This record gives sequence, C-alpha cells and structure tokens, in this order.
Amino acid sequence: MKDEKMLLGGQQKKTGVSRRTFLKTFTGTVAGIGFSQMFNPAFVSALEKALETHPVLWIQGQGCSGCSVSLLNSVDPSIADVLLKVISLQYHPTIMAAEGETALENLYRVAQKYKGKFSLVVEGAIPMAAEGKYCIGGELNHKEITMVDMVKDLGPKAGSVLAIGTCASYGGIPAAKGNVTGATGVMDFFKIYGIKTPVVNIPGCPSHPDWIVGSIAHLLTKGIPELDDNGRPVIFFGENIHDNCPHVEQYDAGNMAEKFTDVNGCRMDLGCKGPDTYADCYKRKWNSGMNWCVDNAVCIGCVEPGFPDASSPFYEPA
Ligand code: FSX
Ligand code: SF4
Ligand code: SF4
Repeated sequence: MKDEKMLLGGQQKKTGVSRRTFLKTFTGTVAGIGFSQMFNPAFVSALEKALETHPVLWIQGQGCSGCSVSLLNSVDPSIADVLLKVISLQYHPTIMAAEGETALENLYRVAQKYKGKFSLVVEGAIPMAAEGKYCIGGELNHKEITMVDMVKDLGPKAGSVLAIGTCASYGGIPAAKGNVTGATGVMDFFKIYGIKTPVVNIPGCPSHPDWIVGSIAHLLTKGIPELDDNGRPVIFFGENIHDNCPHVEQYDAGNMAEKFTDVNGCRMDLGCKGPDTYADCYKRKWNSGMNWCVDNAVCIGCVEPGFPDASSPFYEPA
C-alpha cells in the first residue's frame, strides 16, 4: 500500500515509540471501556495485519468537520500514532496532502482494489434534495460528484461503514427543523437505496476520539461491535448519563443547581438532558479527561437520534 500512503503526506515517519509499546499504551487507554482483550497478543497481531489489508476511506458530507477535529485531538494515543499504527487512512478530505481529481481517483481506486474489505467512514449527513447538489465532493472528468453519488457508489463496495458523528448517524443538525437540503443519516440512506453493508453509528456532536478510534480498532480486529437499538456500540453508549452522574444523589435529594456557576446540585433545572442520554462521558470525560459537559453546563443529549430538536431548547428543563 506504499503508493497510497503518499496521500497522507509522504513516507511513514518514525515516531518515538515502537508499535508494540504504542499498542500497549493504546490498549491501556481504551481498556477502561471494555476492551479487556486488547492486551491479548492475538489482538496486537490482528491490528498489525489489518493495517496492511484493511484501508479506511473517510468522506465528508454535511457536517462542521468537528468530528475530524475531535479525532485530531486524540492525545493518548497521539493522532500521529493512530494514523501510522492503527488506521490505514487512505482518504480524508481535511488532512490528506492530495487534492482534486488525483485524490478522488485514488479514492475510487482503493475502493475497487479492496472491495468488500475497506471500511468507509462517513462524516456529516447526506443531502438528498436537489439531486444531491447541496454537497459536491469533487469532480471527475468535468462531472460533479455529489455526496449522494459517493455514498451510493462506495457504500455497497465497503465491508463496513462507520457513521461518525450525529449528523452521519441520524441526520443531526443539518436534519433539524427547517431542513431544506434533505439531510439524511447513513442508515436511513441505505434503507432508501437497499444497501446492505453493515453500519456502525458513532454519534456525538462531535464524536469522542476514543469512541472513533476504539470502534475502528474493534472493527479491524474483532469485527462489528455489539450494537444497541440505535446502531451504536454498547461498549461506549450502553450506560445512562443520569444514572451514573456524580450529581444523581443530589437529584434524589431534590438539591438543584440554580445557576451554571453552582458547583453543587443536580443541573436538571438548567436544562440537563442526562436522563434521556446514553454515553460514557461521565467517566471518559473530554479534553483528555479534563472535564465534561455537566461540569460546566449541561448534557444536551448530543448522541441521541432526535438531537438537536428533541433536546431543544438546550438550557431549559425537558
Ligand atoms: Fe455533525 Fe461532525 Fe456535529 Fe460537527 O462532522 S456531528 S455538526 S460536531 O462535525 O458532523
Ligand atoms: Fe441527571 Fe443531569 Fe442531574 Fe446529572 S446533572 S443527575 S445527569 S439531571
Ligand atoms: Fe453529548 Fe451529553 Fe456527552 Fe456532552 S455529556 S458529549 S452533550 S452526550
């Protein structure tokens, strides 16, 4: 796959740690969330093998690129290590060095070469109105290639699809009230076109870097993770925020925070949607484990299929 590596900026760089040391760090990071098998040498060898045989193609539709930015904020493991040692990322509009027709030709070439094996990552919703003209991914032979064209073409060829972020999973912000573009999530799009490729939803606006890296690593080594009724990996989205929140005892005691600067008290009266939300943010936290939404504001239910309409207004009680 050497020629394809060029797309992401040239030769693989040497980083400070060996692949095996990195994998230990990586598995340590992701382990707290249920990947106890990751220290298993069989897992390490499967990940090494997948790097050679299982490319990941990342395409972007209607989103804010926040999910890509979130992935790029992966600190432990570092994003450099993720890209060089976990994911063989062969196409990504934001970070690849190539552009224009060269990049798009490579996208389709890799998809053809690894048909049935590669994973397609979709970030952002797919606008279906106006024959898909609201989102053009590039041009080939002077013909505009829409996001609809790309997903229709690459979806059936992929071995699996990861819908990253709430927009790709369920429509998200582009599909909110007033949606004129026909913004649609991947699963619904596949239903319309009868595409059978398995889809893993990794919602969040944006999605947490650990959810992205962990889900891809699981997919590459052990196949599709166990999914909940909304198509999300149970290892990340199986727990209710409210039931596990550090403020739940205050909620039970009727002790409510009245303003955002209150350190104590349940934040339900400030608009917290934790009771309707399933994700492990309460223990994983964000910004490299620094804090999470409920510390500073409220949970706005960003991982749920109805987001954002179902949790609006954000700062009023449900
Ligand atoms: Fe959507 Fe992802 Fe929200 Fe943004 O691209 S999930 S708008 S954070 O970045 O698509
Ligand atoms: Fe539940 Fe939110 Fe109150 Fe925490 S702050 S106990 S998640 S309502
Ligand atoms: Fe989304 Fe709620 Fe988690 Fe914040 S705490 S990231 S709003 S699910």
